[in-house]
Formats: sequence, structure tokens, C-alpha cells
Amino acid sequence: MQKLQDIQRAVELLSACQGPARNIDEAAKHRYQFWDTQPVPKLNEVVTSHGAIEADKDHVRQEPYSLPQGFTWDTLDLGSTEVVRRSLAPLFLAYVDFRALRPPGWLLQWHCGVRVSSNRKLVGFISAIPANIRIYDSVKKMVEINFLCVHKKLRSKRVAPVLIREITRRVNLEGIFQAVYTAGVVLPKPVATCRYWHRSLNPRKLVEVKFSHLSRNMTLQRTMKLYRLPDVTKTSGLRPMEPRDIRAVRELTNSYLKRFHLAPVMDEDEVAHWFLPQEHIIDTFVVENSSGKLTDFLSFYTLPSTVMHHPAHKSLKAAYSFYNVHTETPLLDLMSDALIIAKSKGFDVFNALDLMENKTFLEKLKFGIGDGNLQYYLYNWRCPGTDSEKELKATP
Ligand code: MYA
Repeated sequence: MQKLQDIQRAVELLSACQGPARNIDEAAKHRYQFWDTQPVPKLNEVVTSHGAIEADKDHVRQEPYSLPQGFTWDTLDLGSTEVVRRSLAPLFLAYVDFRALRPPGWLLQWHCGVRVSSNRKLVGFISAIPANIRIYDSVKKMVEINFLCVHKKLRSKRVAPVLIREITRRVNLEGIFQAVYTAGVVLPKPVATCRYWHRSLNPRKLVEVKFSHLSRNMTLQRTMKLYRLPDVTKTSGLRPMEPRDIRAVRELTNSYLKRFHLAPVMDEDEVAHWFLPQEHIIDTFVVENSSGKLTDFLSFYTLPSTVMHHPAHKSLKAAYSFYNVHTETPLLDLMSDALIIAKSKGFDVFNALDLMENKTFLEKLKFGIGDGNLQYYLYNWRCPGTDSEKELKATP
């Protein structure tokens, strides 16, 4: 889920709008006209029990929810370059790797769009992908909800609640009644709160495009020296993941993730989909010891963003930390190698959230804290909140 959420966050930031609260104090004053009708805990609720908030439905509404006059529902074929280029790209204002919306078990009806009936222009979108999620001791078939988006001209007209109700109906029709999602805004009620951190790999360019600025008393030369990295990695046996590693990577992942309260449980097809290296999309490096056993792996995915109004730089290449599993190599060494690989592949910045065990290496490896939180939510599941270290995103 991480990957989709990062793209989402980019979209959220790009379309900065007056919307719901971004911190708990503001949120406490807000009345949630829509969310107060949904099976989610109230913001001020102290949750101590675990379980579904409402029972699975026996009867699910068969007809789609009504849209305002002049709009129609449509499903989007994300396998079609034409659909992505003509419909989705203008709505999201960004390059998005929609392969992430077609993991094993994906359904066409879960790529749910709203078009203007007269000219077929896409003005709203929401998507769901299936995932097995473990929350504390329960493993549930859930969906991850991503890419809720409404065209700027249609904002604040209560279209988002219709999209959310409609995707809920379509998911319920498949016998699934729980979901996991993230947002920058505070809604009832986050199960965990995380923060982004950024590690400069190419400080000169980051300063030039104003992604970062020179700290006080720092020259560009000193900043470049501060962030300099070795040319070669340190861990012996580190190599790109191959199809023959799928089984071992699955075992490493599922057993490592048992340490966390909220995490996906992946089968081999999902491991292949999310981890097998694909140029400009996902990098995964495994550590193979001298007896041929895989002991650790690191992974990060690519998200380019467009640089506006700069004569020389047109885009920024960001790497996002994905899953990093360690049993023998110290996590600090593994992540230091991740930075070295990312730098050698031409990335400008390496981003990571402060979840899982990431707080143990962020400062040591010279990550700087970002602004804004990423809130994690569960739909129709009540459980106590988890710390960000005990929490973990689901899939990219
Ligand atoms: S998070 C990414 C969200 N997308 C963006 O930020 C892109 C740019 N922004 C927009 O396109 C619009 O501002 C959006 C809101 C579409 C976000 N998540 O139509 P409205 C509530 C949930 O008048 P608009 C992502 O994709 C808001 O509190 N609710 O507002 C995960 C208010 O409700 P209430 C949100 O600004 C999505 C109502 O909407 C969000 O025109 C997970 C206002 O509607 C938000 N990010 O449109 C969705 N933002 O009155 C939930 C606002 O109560 C999935 N709102 O305050 C739930 C599980 C469903 C499946 C269940 C299966 C079992």
C-alpha cells in the first residue's frame, strides 16, 4: 500500500485544498457529517476491544448509488495506455504506475470512475485492491482503498462520500466488509500516525529545485560532503532479487512482519508482483549467505515527480523505502546499502516513513524529518491504536 499512498500523498499535496482537519486539535472541533454515519470509531472514543463494528451484511444493495444529474459511473481499464493517458493522467496531474492497482485478485469493478455524461471527461475516481491483512491476532481478507480523487471544479459538493459509498457497495458484493486506507487528513479514527523522512542523495539538485535549502552555517560544498556516500555496498552476498527467490522472500517477509500489529500476509503471487525488480518501478536486493540461504532483503520503489519552472531540471527522482527485512545483516548496514544503490542509480532523494524499525536508522543515516503526517485507518474494525513502530503499511 505504501507505494500507492505515496503517489496519493503527492496528489494531495499538489491539490492543496480547504478540507478536513490535518491535526487532532482541529479535528476535535469538526463535525463529520459523513464519517459519523460510517462504521468507524469516534475520534474521542477510547478503544480497548477488537472486532468488527457492524456484522457482515446478508443483503447488499444491487444498484449503484445515484450521482448528481449529468454524471455517470464507469469502470476504468488500467491495462489500456490510452485510458491512463487520456483519462487518469489529467485527473491526477502526475505519472502514476497503475500496475500497482492490478495485483493478484484485482477486479475491474473496483477501478471506479465518475464521468461527465456529455463529454466523457473523468472527474472522479476511487479504487480498491484485495489484501490479506493481519491486525493484532486476526487475519482478514480486506481491501486497500486508494486514489480517491475529485476534479477541482467539483470539490466540496459531497461527491467524495458518494464514491466511498459506491466502492463500499462493490467491495461488500464480493463478501468483504473491512478496509485499510491512509490519508493526510484526520478523520475518525486513525489507528496509527506516521511521518515522512527524507535523505538527500543529490543535495546540489535538491537545493537548486528548492526541495531543500542549505542549513544555517552550511555551504553547498559542506552539505555535499555531509551527504556523500561510498561508491560500493558493504554487505557481502547482496544481489538483485530473481524469480527463484520468491519463496524465500515470502518466508522472510511473513515471518518478519509478525513483529508488527498491522501488516499484510502475502502469498507467492503477491510477493512476485510487489517485489520482483522492474526498472524504474521497484528495486529489491537480497542477501545470500555463503551456504546459499537468503537472510535479508531491502527494497525501494521509484516515484518521479515533475519539477516546475526550472530551466535545467525537469524532474526529481525519488526512491521510497518499501520492505526491509533483516535476520543477519544489521538493519543499519542494509539501509546504508539501500542509500548507496539508490545513489548509484541516479536517485535524488530517498524517502522513508518512521514506521516498523525505521526510527533506529533515520537519524544515524542523515534523514531529515518532513512535514505532515500520514494517518492509517481501518474501516469497520475496532482495535486499540498502534504506535508507528508497531504498525506497518500493507502493500505498495
Ligand atoms: S487519500 C487521498 C485523497 N485524495 C486527495 O487528497 C486528492 C485531492 N483531493 C481531492 O480530490 C478531494 O479533496 C477529495 C475530497 C476527493 C479527497 N478520505 O466531496 P466532498 C471527507 C476520506 O465535499 P472534496 C485516499 O485516497 C470529508 O471529511 N474522506 O469533499 C484514501 C467530508 O466528510 P465529513 C475524506 O474535498 C481514501 C467529505 O469527504 C477525505 O470535494 C479513503 C467531504 O466530501 C479523504 N482523503 O473531496 C476513503 N477527504 O462530512 C475511505 C475528505 O464526514 C475509504 N473527506 O467531514 C473507506 C473504506 C471504503 C471501503 C470499505 C469496504 C469494506
